[in-house]
Amino acid sequence: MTEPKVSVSQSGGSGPPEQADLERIYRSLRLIRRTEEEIARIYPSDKIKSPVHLSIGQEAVAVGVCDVLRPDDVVAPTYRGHAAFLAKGGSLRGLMAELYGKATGVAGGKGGSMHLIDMRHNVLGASAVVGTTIPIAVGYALACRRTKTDRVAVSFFGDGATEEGVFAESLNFAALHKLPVLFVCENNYYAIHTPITRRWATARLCERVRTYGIPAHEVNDGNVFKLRALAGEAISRMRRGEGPTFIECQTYRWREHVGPNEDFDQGYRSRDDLNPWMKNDQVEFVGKMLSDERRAVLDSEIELEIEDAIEFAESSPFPVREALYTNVFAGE
Ligand SMILES: Cc1ncc(C[n+]2csc(CCOP(=O)(O)OP(=O)(O)O)c2C)c(N)n1
Ligand SMILES: [Mg+2]
Repeated sequence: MTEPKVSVSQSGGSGPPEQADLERIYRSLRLIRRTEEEIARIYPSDKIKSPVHLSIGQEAVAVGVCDVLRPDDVVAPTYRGHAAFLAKGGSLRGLMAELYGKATGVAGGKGGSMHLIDMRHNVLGASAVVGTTIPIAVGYALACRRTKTDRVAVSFFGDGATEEGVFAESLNFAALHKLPVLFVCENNYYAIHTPITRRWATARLCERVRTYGIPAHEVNDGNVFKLRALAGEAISRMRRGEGPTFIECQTYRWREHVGPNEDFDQGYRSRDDLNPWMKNDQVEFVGKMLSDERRAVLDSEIELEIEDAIEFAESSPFPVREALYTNVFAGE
């Protein structure tokens, strides 16, 4: 287990770890893990009407970054977005109801897991189309600049998204205009079943990004505190008008690309690859920094919150037929 190399404070910078920080970070990591485990448990019942791309194992990326954001900062997650959505404070009830296809879901039950949105908590709408939320985050950063605020935007995306043309266009535009956008690549080494070794001529992603004039950092062990410190520094720079930063977070997807199960029998990767990541599980790592008593209290509060969200989703109505015609655009 890697010890945190950086200290933790509310600013995400220097200073001794504070109990409130540890509890908040643990709470967020554990809430995401347990929510997704419950989604996986319920999934075979067919009550959840949407495909699900789980981020079990990858929670530390969203939590490390979102912990240093202000409520008025925005995040643009991907279709594997439950973690970023919840880490930014998105509604758990609204998420669960959305997965159930209920009218009380964050997208009125019409979007499902891949199209979460919660603008009350500044979570921009996600999309099933790889790479599409990167320029939306950049556009939001441009709006933050033009309205003369010091708000920032965070764009989360996978390693596969860096192969889309729009990734290069977005980096260039953001660097040129020194926009307050933090690019966070969740590098889990795969795009569906294809490993990076079969997709990239070199693995030197940060080096490629630096040619745009964007500072780029790599975190290769998923350590939530390292990520948090780097994100904290990057966000301070952005608020001072010093432009974008890029962080490549290496991480590992524990479940199949889409769906609730493991997939180590599929032949494209092996359980041996997973084992070191499980040993380095950040939920346990941070959990062990708390007393058994505090951890038990937090765990039981989280279970109640998840039970409440499931109950809310189950008891909510499906959208009415007329809702098919709302929030859609049609031209003649
Ligand atoms: C533009 C586009 N091309 C292809 C797909 C099909 N597709 C869905 S997920 C995915 C893999 C993306 O991998 P990555 O960005 O690394 O994200 P991860 O699923 O690993 O989190 C692909 C190719 C798509 N949804 N959109
Ligand atoms: Mg990937």
